[in-house]
Amino acid sequence: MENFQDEKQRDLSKNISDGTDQFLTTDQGVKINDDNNSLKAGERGPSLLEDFILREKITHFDHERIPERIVHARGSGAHGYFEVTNPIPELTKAGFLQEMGQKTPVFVRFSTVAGSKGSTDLARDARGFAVKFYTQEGNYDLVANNIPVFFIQDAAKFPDLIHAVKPEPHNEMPQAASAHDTFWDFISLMPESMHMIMWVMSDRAIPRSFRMMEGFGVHTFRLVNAKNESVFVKFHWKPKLGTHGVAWDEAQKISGKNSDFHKEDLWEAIESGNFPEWELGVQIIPTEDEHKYEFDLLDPTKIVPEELVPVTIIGKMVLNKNPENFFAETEQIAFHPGHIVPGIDFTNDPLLQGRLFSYTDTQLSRLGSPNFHEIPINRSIAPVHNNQRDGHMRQEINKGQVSYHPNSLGGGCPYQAMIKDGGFSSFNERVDAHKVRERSESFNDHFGQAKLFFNSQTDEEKSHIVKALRFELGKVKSSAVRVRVLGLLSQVDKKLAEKVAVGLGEKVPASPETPMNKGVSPENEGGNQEPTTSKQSVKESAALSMIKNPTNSPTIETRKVAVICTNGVSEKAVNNIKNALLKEKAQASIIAPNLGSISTDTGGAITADFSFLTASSVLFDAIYVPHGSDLSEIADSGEVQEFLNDAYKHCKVIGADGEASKIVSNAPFIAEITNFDSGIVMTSEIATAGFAKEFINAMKMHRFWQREPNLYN
Ligand code: HDE
Repeated sequence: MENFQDEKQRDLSKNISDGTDQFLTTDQGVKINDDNNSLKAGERGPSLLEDFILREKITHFDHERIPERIVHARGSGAHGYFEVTNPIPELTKAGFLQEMGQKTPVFVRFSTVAGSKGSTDLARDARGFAVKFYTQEGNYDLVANNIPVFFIQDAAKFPDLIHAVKPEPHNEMPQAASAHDTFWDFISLMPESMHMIMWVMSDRAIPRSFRMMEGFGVHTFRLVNAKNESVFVKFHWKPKLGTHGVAWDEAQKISGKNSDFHKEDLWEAIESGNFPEWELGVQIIPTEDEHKYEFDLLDPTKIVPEELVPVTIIGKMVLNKNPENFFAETEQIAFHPGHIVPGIDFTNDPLLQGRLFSYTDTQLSRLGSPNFHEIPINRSIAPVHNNQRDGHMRQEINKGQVSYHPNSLGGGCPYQAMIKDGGFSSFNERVDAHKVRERSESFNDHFGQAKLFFNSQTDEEKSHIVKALRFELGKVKSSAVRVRVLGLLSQVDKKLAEKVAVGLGEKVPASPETPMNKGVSPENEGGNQEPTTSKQSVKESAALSMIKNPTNSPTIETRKVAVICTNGVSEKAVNNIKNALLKEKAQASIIAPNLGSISTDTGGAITADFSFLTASSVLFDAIYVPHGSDLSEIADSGEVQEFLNDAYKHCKVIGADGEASKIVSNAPFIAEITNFDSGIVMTSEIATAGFAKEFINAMKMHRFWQREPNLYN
């Protein structure tokens, strides 16, 4: 079909309702004459039951809410398309991956995991990265996370994990936070979680933006080609803007200043035409290599290091349209790892197998009916015909006498598709085994890749992990839990455990406590579940570090700079930086003591975008004080000091030129700094191109983490 990329928008347009220039009506289409007053017996009398307009309005309101998702409740969504840049027909028969330039509409929902729908975007947490591809062969969902591994190996532990991380049941605290006793109690008894713990304690768990996150399918899946040959595959999304995080102190402050920080960032980027983009990569593992590695491909607590199997880019995804309506689209979308198309298949990963049950099941209580596939955002573009019938809120009007198969009365329709006609057939993997409630010994290495992750981090990143663990465990009241976690950490890296222990005022136990000796389920009679550490064939992997990440290109596209201005500011200086930033597709916002206009040195006027009351350093990537801005005019309030102080503390670029450079250098805490790094860009000259260039080059470094004391040294 021509321009298939827009097919989902055409499909959705059937349901879009626009009240512009229309009369207000009841749900039954009756025009309403008075929407302000209920019907009463006399103007001061009681309301009348017969007021169908009032009853309808209130009844609908009373039932507006649906249950939020049990996990991933808080989300942000967007429409876009996926484009093939490197077709792989030799590996998969999936129709949407066959031709160069082929485009498929998508809807993406990003989410935090633990928090409620109204919680903050900046919680320390994994992020969901779920993509629905509306392909011509039916919907394909890649329900991914921004972290490539998971806490647990078996779906049986998922309810326990989520119960442990959610607010504690007796007092419903804390919200959207893993820093509490029940979470760490569970973790301390689950050595298999150690690899994921390293990731969630890293800055991956506090992204700068959804647009600056990687995505991972986590499980190993299968690709199947037209000859019914299969390979194993791991899916990766690589963001065009690089993978970046914020500082933990910053994250906490953002949560107070703007808890919709990521939601707003995504929305604004799309509204302003800065369409977020990711490449889709695959790691292909031939079937014969299934047992080649020191880890099991079916174990979701393991990655396949890129050094062993490189990532091949096969396409790109661009998000170019915000939803029309949050509830109708972002809230009602229903993802499911079991929504696959011919050419893609599952593996026996026991976590994935459990997910295959959970996702439809949860929609039944969340969306209330087995007809959730008919909701516009969930509706397939490929035709849907079957003998599923009825149920709450059924939309489709199925014609005819028959609703069963096989039938003769309906001419055998709808009929089954042959494989050559695109009929789905599961990969015919041979399975010959005893039925057992056991875990494979090949899943026992709980520390090898946790070590690999930790060893792959830069010193600054290691320090952030120490700090995150001190924070998280510092909020844990039970000393026994803290010590048990220290025991597990010591299996990952002794020094890490010791550094964390210092912050907690605890001692690392000489030998790890219970879980090491007993494994996941000590009572289990079958299988050896003693945790081990396999020798890793890869010792370090740059792809695991956000700072060393080879895919991070130096760009400041869409980054935000706060330009602090007062009356008398140099117009030339402001325009110099604004124009230079614009060329790099970055943005400058004018922050002033008050909203309204500021007079410039040339008698002109500049409009303030924010006042100090409505802006904060944590909402920007860098700060610039132009020549002519007289901070002493506003210094009393402490707000400017806080602005600069936070920018410095969060390792951001601070720039000032002309007279402003003297004022900033003399600011109390900056004056104390003995060694300016290249993130502090000061010059006594005014508005030079060289200054703008230096400022921008510094911003391309993202952050100057070396400013912080290193807790791992
Ligand atoms: Fe999910 N997960 N999950 N999950 N998951 C849900 O489905 C579940 C897991 C992921 O934006 C729920 O529709 C089980 C891994 C995302 O709507 C639920 C297990 C990964 C989203 C569910 C896992 C994910 C969900 C809640 C372990 C990364 C949000 C609402 C066996 C690959 C999708 C819903 C959206 C949502 C179950 C583990 C990703 C309850 C049982 C691993 C991105 O069905």
